[in-house]
Amino acid sequence: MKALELVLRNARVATAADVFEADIGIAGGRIVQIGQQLPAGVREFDVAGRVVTPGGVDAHCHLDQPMTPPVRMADDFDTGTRAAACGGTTTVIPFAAQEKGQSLRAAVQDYHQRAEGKAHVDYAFHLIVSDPTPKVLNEELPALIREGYTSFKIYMTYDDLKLGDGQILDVLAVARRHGAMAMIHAENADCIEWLSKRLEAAGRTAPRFHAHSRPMLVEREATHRAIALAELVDVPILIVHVSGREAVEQIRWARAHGLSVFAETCPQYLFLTAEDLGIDDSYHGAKCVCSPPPRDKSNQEVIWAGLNDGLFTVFSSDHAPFKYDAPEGKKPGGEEVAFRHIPNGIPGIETRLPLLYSEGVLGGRMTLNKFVELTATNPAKAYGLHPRKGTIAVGSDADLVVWEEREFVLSNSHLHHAGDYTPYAGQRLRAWPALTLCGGEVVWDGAFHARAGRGRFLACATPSLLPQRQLSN
Ligand code: DUC
Ligand code: ZN
Ligand code: ZN
Repeated sequence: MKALELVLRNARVATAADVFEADIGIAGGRIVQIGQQLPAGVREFDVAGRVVTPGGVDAHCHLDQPMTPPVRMADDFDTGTRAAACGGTTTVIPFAAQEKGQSLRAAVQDYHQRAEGKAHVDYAFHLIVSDPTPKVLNEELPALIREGYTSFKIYMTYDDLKLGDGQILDVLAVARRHGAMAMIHAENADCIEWLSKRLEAAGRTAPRFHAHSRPMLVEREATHRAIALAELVDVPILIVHVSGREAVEQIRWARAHGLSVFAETCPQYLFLTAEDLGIDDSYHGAKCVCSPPPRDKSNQEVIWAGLNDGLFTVFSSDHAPFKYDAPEGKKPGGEEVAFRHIPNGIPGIETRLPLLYSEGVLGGRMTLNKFVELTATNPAKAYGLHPRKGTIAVGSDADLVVWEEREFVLSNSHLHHAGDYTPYAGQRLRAWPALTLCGGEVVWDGAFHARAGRGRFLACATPSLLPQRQLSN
């Protein structure tokens, strides 16, 4: 047998199913042995009983996604995947977004160019379908699914992205026929528009009114409608960035009726509230403007409960980074604008795992197995990357995180994204990755080891969470 290139000795290995003591042997970028007293490797790390988890799979993040000028995302594939690696995430799935009038194929080609030679961790693409023409539905989407783009996002809000109900049905029918995972952003666009106009007419334009323009009712209604549309087509869906109780209730109702509805939530719904958008009219609240907006403490508890009891399948960042103090960011053109013109989104790709590990695992709110399931194993299964990604097993990529328990108060200076703030500044963290391996290479050990282009594009298989019956129809 070939010599092991790297051995992690004395690991406390955590998977979605088990926690056990073992050495992990790595060769050719993969895990080749797991066991006691493995033979010597060319290189060795004694991790001295520290917890080792699979590298995180961030299945919802936006990197260098085209925006209407002057607005531009703060992170591209270089800085975004750098931040991911430093925070323990070794696979990212951002979105190749179709502009209305654009071919889906052109959107994918453009997005490959944006990633080419820049990524430090592996990446796959979801699609965003904003213009489901007959050519997209009948030719482009089926062909792209076959080529490894096996998930796509449908928006029920945002003028430049949203689909009407009939269009959603058409796109869901393609997901059913070709075995793709349909992700849905569920907020009622007309309600948001109506509320926004009224708020604006009353002079209520400060960032905090973003939350008033998108109350939970608009998310609840759209979640229910998305579930009904999926029921009509008889296809599983995954509701992204669920923010609180009313949407959770809709998903529980769907499950109780035997419907296959998966759900995702994000750190902002555990660690932020609407008060972070401002308790007065200060513009600093723009730093936490994202959609759906964060809710309140009682809704945070509903989300914690859903993470533990299986309501949520995946925990993603929804990293959508815009600088705060910048004309291409939260102050478009250099102005403090009305809430409805503030770019939606917050950074979080690097803090997703440390926040959940600190508050969830070390705070006694969830098991280590649950942490791994939500942050790595399930996202890999939901999007056709398992078992290559998302687990610690012989044959899987050697994407691993060694955790160090240490307390500190987070500030933006700790982070490696290109943004000028983190919405989680001041949060007390209790752990951070001591070591991140991607394909057996050290990318983070307290210092970042850059090799732009080391991250490879991953073609996704049919998601293993989808029912097999779909494949024969
Ligand atoms: N909401 C989204 O739907 N996407 C990106 C950022 C956000 O806040
Ligand atoms: Zn969304
Ligand atoms: Zn998003």
